[in-house]
Amino acid sequence: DLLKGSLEDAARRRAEVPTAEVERQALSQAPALDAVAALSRGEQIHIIAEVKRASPSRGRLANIPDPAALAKLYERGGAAAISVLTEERKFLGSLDDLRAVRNSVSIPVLRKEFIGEEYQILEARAAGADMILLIVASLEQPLLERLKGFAEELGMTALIEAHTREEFQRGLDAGAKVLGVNARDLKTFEMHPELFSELAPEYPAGVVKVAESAVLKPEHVRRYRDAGADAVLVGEALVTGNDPEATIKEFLQ
Ligand code: IGP
Repeated sequence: DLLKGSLEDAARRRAEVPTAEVERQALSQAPALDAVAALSRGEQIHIIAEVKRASPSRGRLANIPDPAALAKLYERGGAAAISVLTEERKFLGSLDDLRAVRNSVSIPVLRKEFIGEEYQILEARAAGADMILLIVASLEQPLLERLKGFAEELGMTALIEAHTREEFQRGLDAGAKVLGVNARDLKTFEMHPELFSELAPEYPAGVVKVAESAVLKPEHVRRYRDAGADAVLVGEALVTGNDPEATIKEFLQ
């Protein structure tokens, strides 16, 4: 599965760069940006714009020779944060992409990866990430809580992702500050665009509400906004369109 592959890739990198060295790099970074503030402030909905070359469900989406340039367009369009896929096998991402994006924008950056151990979180911080993804479905509760706590010790924010009501509750039990509902079930690839609106009323006050996937048109953003989303995470629509800056502006109208 995807987590297993990501952990194998992390083990390969660890053989090159030991934990102590990545930790030193992580601790020498400028402090992480406050993603909770960036995603919850103001009246309008926020967009987390994703740098995504490919996916297991959709195959190759875009070439993206210059992720930093794309991220700049996202920022200019008004994105509140940038998500960068770093998973190498199916999403064709890398930590190099994350570093390049970090150095080109001044808004929070999310490492989109299948994370299952602390080393990957240190790598994220060492590359300048402000947020990490934790997928409830692939983590036992104690591990989920441990990894969230570890990210927070480094000053980062965890985007905790759920695909079911049960996972959503586990995210809350873990103390999620930013909780995403992914319309795409990562196991079956089935789309459940109505799941966010079903769960939206169950968010406690103060927890940032993120709707993930299935945003292709402005009306999809509006639907999530009307259901109460603070932020939507958009990948495919931005990387496959020909004017990402204009698309984000249109989505924010
Ligand atoms: C973006 P879309 O349908 O706009 O391309 O989806 C994002 O939600 C999706 O890439 C995603 C994802 C993930 C990818 C959500 N959760 C976990 C990898 C791992």
